[in-house]
Amino acid sequence: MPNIYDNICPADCFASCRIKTIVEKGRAIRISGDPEDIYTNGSLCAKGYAHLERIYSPERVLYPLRQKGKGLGQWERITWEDALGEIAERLVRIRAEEHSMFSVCLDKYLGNTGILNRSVEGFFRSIGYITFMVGSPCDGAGMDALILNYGACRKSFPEDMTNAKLIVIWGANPAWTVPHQMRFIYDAVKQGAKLVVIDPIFTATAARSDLYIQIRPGADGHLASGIAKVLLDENLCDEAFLEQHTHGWDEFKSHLLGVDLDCIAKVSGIGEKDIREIARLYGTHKPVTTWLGVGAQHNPTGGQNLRVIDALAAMTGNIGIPGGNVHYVSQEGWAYSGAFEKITPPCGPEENQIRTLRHRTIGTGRFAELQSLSPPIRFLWIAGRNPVSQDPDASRVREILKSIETVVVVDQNLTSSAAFADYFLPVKTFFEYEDVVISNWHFGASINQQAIKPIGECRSDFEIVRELARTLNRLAPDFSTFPVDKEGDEWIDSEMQGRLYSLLGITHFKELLGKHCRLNLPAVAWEDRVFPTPSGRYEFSSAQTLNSGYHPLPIPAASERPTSAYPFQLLSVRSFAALNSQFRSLKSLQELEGTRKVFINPLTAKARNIAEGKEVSVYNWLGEIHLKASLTDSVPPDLLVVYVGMASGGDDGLNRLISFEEADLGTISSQVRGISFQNCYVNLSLV
Ligand SMILES: Nc1nc2c(c(=O)[nH]1)N[C@H]1C(S)=C(S)[C@@H](COP(=O)(O)OP(=O)(O)OC[C@H]3O[C@@H](n4cnc5c(=O)[nH]c(N)nc54)[C@H](O)[C@@H]3O)O[C@H]1N2
Ligand SMILES: Nc1nc2c(c(=O)[nH]1)N[C@H]1C(S)=C(S)[C@@H](COP(=O)(O)OP(=O)(O)OC[C@H]3O[C@@H](n4cnc5c(=O)[nH]c(N)nc54)[C@H](O)[C@@H]3O)O[C@H]1N2
Ligand SMILES: [Mo]
Repeated sequence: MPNIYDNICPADCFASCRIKTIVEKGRAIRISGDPEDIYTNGSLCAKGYAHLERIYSPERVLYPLRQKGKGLGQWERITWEDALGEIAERLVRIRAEEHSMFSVCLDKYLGNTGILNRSVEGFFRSIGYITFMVGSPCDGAGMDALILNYGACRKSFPEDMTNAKLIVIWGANPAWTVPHQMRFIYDAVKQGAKLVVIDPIFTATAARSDLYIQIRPGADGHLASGIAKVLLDENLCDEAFLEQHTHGWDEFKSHLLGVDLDCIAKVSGIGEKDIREIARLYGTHKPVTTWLGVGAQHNPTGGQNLRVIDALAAMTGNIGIPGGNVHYVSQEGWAYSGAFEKITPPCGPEENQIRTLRHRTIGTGRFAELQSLSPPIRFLWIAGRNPVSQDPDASRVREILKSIETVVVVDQNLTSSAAFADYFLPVKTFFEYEDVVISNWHFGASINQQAIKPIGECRSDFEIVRELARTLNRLAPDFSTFPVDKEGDEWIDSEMQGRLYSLLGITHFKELLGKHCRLNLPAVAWEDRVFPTPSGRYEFSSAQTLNSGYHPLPIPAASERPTSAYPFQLLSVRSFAALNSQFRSLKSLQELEGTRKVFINPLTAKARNIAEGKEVSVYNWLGEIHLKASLTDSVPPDLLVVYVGMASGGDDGLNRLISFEEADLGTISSQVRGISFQNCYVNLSLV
């Protein structure tokens, strides 16, 4: 008789889908969406179904490996004892030689969003004051925009979109990136709502819209300023909301008087007629749901741009009402008790001298800066990340990894970052150990049962760092304060105690089994209209921007135009068949996505004699990648479009072409500014 287990996808994705796993004779033979999952209605996405293939993929590494000479592919299998013993020796040596642990660095992100995964940060806190790579490679600029305007990043339940009369999607492609959400959008449309999509490319989501606006990348703030001006000119504002709940409206109003629609048309590519049409839609429908995409804030003025879009919701009183609000991301699901964070370094004789110190921090993706730190980085642990594929200036990332004395990568496959590691530690998939995952989009919380025994010698991140702590303490007593006797379930329990348990109405996480549980948050954000800003109101004007050198009002900076040497802007968008750099080695998904390609407008292709399917070179001053041409009218003539994570950062990796450039905002939410992945200019030729 097969056994059925409850699992939940812990990927860095909005949906956090619940899964039913059927196990026969110890092997997972089928997975399907959990029909009880009120968000997914029992379906998974293409990647979700491919998890089964991923568990048993021949690409998966099942034993610890050691490499002689980074990047040479000369791996040898070693025992866990040897791997952790040698890694521990290196850590002990660093402390002995440096008298501090700043040379040890952790680069970790959301490869796995499970609660137990935070043990890795906990472990690194337990061995001394180290260097943490902080911040988000994802959504920091936009989060700051919301924090400046509203005081916090909150969002309504996703099904609240069904109540909207107008849905405006700025720079997101949910038909591919959050497919389950489309059900709520279609429900709204069925009830008469209009759908507007604002995107430089005609996406699968745009194909379902009533009005598609093909904007120039990075120009959303300008377009939104134009819409705001028309709302003002045509008396389409919600004066009562502005009067009662906002701060800085008069200043913003004065700014809008100077906004020139012709200038906006030049920058954004959107003429006055369309600007007026969108403004009238905003001003004459209520409620309006606005969706802020992650894609729209990956540019130098991305944070300010999102602030202006927020302003449209405020000007039309679409805040705190059912079917209204902006949907971006939320911080509520991260309401852990911070148990792992409370682990403090040991206080041996040397540490007594440095007890007043804090951990050193460096922004995520800032590999160039890693080189100039003093003391330098000698040891880097990478977990739940693939920086060689996903960070800008990827060639440089590879060089820097090569130059670091010890690099450890904990992952399932030999990723393009693992290629530059000294040690590779194989991690369990989420089917192989117990955890809890909470969605930051729909706030559902589910237990992830252990459905199968670990494959090969794989261990969870928690088991790996706990054993490393034990090894360290055997080698050098009291080196790590990690509580090595605690089991995973005790940690999950302690992380959830307090706010999470109370928001879920449970007293132990095992109660989540077989139950639909969701954080008890307001279904409609800001219904109380209490904004945790300095003024207690929605702030058009925020004094907090002064610290970051930006205008207190949401005024976007001018967008950079391409030079003639590199006339095309290269946009990277998500593929329906991959998650960032993940899933790309799986045959079923490769077949879906097809060959690695660059999408080109037929006019551009014609001008350069490029036919469908031909191999082309996309290049700039940083490098060159070869791809197959795919001609499509969905892409305007001055843009080229590729999939994020493509080629996974090998010699042909996309991010080799992306120079490191910051977005404008991000320091409030994530200590560092976001990253302008979309600010990439290239040229194109036949190979
Ligand atoms: N299938 C799939 N799903 C995913 C992921 C994945 O890799 N694959 N990744 C997950 C992650 S980490 C994230 S952050 C989310 C991202 O989810 P989305 O935000 O939906 O994804 P993106 O593809 O990055 O960007 C969406 C759109 O923004 C547009 N865009 C780019 N620049 C601009 C601009 O300046 N203005 C406007 N208006 N539009 C612009 C792009 O053309 C693209 O169509 O998806 C998550 N879900
Ligand atoms: N050009 C370009 N670059 C981008 C973007 C873009 O739009 N364009 N988008 C950016 C965005 S939004 C994001 S979020 C980042 C994502 O950047 P990353 O988070 O680095 O991307 P992933 O490819 O998802 O890498 C996560 C890794 O975690 C591993 N993993 C999965 N489960 C586990 C686990 O349980 N334990 C451990 N230790 N590892 C695990 C996966 O196998 C994978 O290798 O990329 C950014 N980079
Ligand atoms: Mo992301």
